[in-house]
Amino acid sequence: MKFNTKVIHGGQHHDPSTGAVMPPVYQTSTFVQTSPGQPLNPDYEYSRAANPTRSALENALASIENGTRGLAFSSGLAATDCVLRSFKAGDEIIAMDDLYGGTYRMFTRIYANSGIKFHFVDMNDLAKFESLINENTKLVWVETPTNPLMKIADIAEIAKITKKHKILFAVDNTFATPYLQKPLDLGADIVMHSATKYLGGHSDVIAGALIVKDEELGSQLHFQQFATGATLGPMDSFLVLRGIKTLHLRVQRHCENGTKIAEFLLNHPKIEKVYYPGLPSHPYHEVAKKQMIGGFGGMVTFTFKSGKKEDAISFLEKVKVFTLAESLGGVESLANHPALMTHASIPEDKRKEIGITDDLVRLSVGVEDAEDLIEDLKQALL
Ligand code: P1T
Repeated sequence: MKFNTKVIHGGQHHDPSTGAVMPPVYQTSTFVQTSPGQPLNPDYEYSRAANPTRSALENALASIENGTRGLAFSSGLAATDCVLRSFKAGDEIIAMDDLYGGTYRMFTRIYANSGIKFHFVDMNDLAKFESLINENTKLVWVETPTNPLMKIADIAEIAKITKKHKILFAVDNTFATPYLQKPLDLGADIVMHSATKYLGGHSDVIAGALIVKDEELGSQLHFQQFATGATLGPMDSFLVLRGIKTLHLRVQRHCENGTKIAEFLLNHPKIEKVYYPGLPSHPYHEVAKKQMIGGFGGMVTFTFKSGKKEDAISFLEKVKVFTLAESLGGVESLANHPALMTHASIPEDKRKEIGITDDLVRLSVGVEDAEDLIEDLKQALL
């Protein structure tokens, strides 16, 4: 099955009891047993362990990421937390130096406190990355493209190193989506999503996902999820599944509009830097071209020539078609100030060190008419 068919049919079947074409929202916490320990349907006894609407979503997730098992969580961070729970004090984790602020906060303020050691490194320096590996290293965690600086990590090259050292390799595929990038095919062990974003696609649900190829790893992660409980409810599972059915159409338009906006900003006299992996001037454009098939997504980040925070704030107060809000990946365009909003949990010195400056603005370019979006940017930049 090709991807555009998978988003609609992958892992799906009509509801066995009614023939319903769309999976019903099985809004139930529990399932009848005919005798103690004998559920009527052996697959379902309690919705924390499994629920048919969530199973429909999890099967779709496995299908579109070319995995064998998908797991749906109550948020993206709950999915990340499920992976991190496997490690103990003394273990070491190497992570990309640019990450969503909430992921960085979890790593440095929750798991570092329980004795796990984190190293943050730009994974484009493969030699430096490999030099950090020792016998305690258990996990490598990357976002690519990264949030918000749109850095690219070469998944296939990193996977060669993690395989050599027998370390788990997880990729947060939120920005790229499986339409553009398939980390499991490139050698990663775990794909993570904030399904709140492009998978859901309509800014109406908070959800997360993990997908793996290895069945044993899938069972371990399911055990963690079941034992700790951050599962996705049936209604939210339905919404994400419905979103996935148009993922291919939406992401195509996100890519077209993202490219137009990036080019517009690149030529604007008030703009200093534009971070978009589709631009030939992007430092990792060639890697992005190799591993992102069919486009570069809808996320565009930029800074002002003046370098002034006030210019970024004034721009964000003036946008009208773009909405000033956290999050990304919905059909509507959003604008965000990482330093004051999504990445405020990263200490100021660390933000400055990696390039999240006070004049940095991040756009989630939606699927509206590109001309209206450009007109909006023009008036907001006056
Ligand atoms: O918000 P939640 O569904 O828990 O997902 C966390 C998360 C994980 N990974 C990436 C790359 C993300 O962008 C996010 C959430 N990000 C935002 C809310 C934001 O505006 O960047």
